[in-house]
Amino acid sequence: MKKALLAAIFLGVVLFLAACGGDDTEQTGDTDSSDDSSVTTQIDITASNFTLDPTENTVNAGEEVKITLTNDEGMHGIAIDELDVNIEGEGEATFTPEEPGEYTIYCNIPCGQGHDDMTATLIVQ
Ligand SMILES: [Cu+2]
Repeated sequence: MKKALLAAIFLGVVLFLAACGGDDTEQTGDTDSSDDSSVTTQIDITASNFTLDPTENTVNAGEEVKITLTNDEGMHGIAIDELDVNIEGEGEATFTPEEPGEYTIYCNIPCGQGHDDMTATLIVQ
């Protein structure tokens, strides 16, 4: 009786494992499903005494934008008030502008005589 029970359990386990193995649909053949829905626009701004370069940047509304700042000369930052962008020194920020329009990118670090000239424009179309 005991042997029969063990055999039954063993058989049950084998069948269970076999069923599981059969259910395991392998995910091959699905090569590189190219759903590149998240296109990120990259903006690289270089700051020097006393300009931001480039001065005009165009992006599309509703698309994610990654903005990076590099200080070529001096110590500067950039901010865009309406889009909650605030980078002091060097760094990057990511935002998604929803409203088309023109936004001012300005230096947020009092850097000297030409500080007020340090602006650029972000055009969201
Ligand atoms: Cu400045």
